[in-house]
Amino acid sequence: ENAFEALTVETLPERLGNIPEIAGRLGGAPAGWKVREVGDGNLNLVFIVEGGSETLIIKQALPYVRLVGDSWPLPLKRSFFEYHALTRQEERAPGTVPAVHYFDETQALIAMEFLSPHIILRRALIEGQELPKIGRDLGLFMARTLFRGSDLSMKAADRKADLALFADNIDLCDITENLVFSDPYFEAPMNRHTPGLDALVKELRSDRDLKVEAQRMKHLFVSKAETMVHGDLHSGSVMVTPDDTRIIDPEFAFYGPMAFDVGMLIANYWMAYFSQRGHEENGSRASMRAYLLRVIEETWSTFRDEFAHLWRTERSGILYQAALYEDQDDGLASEQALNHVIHDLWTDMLGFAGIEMHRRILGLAHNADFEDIADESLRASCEAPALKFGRHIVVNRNKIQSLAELDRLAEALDQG
Ligand code: SR1
Ligand code: MG
Repeated sequence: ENAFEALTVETLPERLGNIPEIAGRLGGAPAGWKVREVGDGNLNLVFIVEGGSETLIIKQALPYVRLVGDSWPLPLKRSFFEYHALTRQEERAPGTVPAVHYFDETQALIAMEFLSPHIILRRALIEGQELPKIGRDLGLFMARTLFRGSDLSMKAADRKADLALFADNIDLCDITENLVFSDPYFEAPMNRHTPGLDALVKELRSDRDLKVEAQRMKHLFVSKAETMVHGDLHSGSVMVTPDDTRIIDPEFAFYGPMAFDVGMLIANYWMAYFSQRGHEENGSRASMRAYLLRVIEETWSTFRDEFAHLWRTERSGILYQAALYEDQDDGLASEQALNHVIHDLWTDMLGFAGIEMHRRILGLAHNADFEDIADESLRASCEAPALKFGRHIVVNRNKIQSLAELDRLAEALDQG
């Protein structure tokens, strides 16, 4: 009787008008609510609903991939994972996600805080906005959510229950497993790339080292059930003002490697960097490029330092227990172990970042950073250095020592 039915601008007021958690907040008569559908992502419906006293976001999953249509079915249960991920992220990193007011599992519907005057981070970076807080805010978000969702922090039974809860997010993991880790590296049916890149694409698809390393990263992605990751932490999953940073859309959440979120986010900064030359019609983006390299440094160093702080002050889980070293110098042992963990995060972050850069240029789901460059030959000239940079960091990740080294490479590739 309560079977799933997609909302429309017309039906939303009547259908949600008697739900107290929604109608009570919005205020006024439902017939007077102003409803707009604004979803521009690849998967879901998103409505902005302005009531008499408040405005809310109503997000509803569709039983298929919106980007492709009903030929690609996708379970509604992704809304359940998004809801549970949002509640955990709010606990682990308070104030970083939109407040959730209501969830209906059957209707795959979440009512949440309308963030205003926030805009999508990707859009801000395309426009050339230098946001002062994102490096620190996103570094803290990742350290807190990734550390506190792991066996470094949680009670083992709680973590295992969550591991089981999110283990059912099979279809969204399947999207990532195929679209991110495999499709870019062969002529998969849904792939596309900018004309002008053919020769480079052919070279990459016949690069044995690259293809082996990409599969090694996929191996890590599917097997390292380390923490609850956001799972799709690109610059389209972040909303910003100069003073506030919020992370949205964790429907891809599952228990995976910590470095996946870090690598995907930093890859999106690097793609913003390589796309800047394509957005110079109204003036130089030299300052924006320098800003993006600083943001990458700040995001990584904030993440690393906060992770180390949590390691030293909140390590209450079953891993690296301080009690093991009580008869020795437990401070030294703990720091030695921390160095290993951070070193692995750094190396894996680079591998995941390079692959994310490739899939956004070679696969199905492209980035507005590059797609908004209308001149195809200019676009290809921005994408080619990004592809080469991505290849370098995937294949050489074990030898790369610092971000400064990668700044120099990025500058050299960008200048041709
Ligand atoms: C078919 S879904 C394509 C992409 O959109 C989502 O935002 C994820 O990034 C996914 O890989
Ligand atoms: Mg999304």
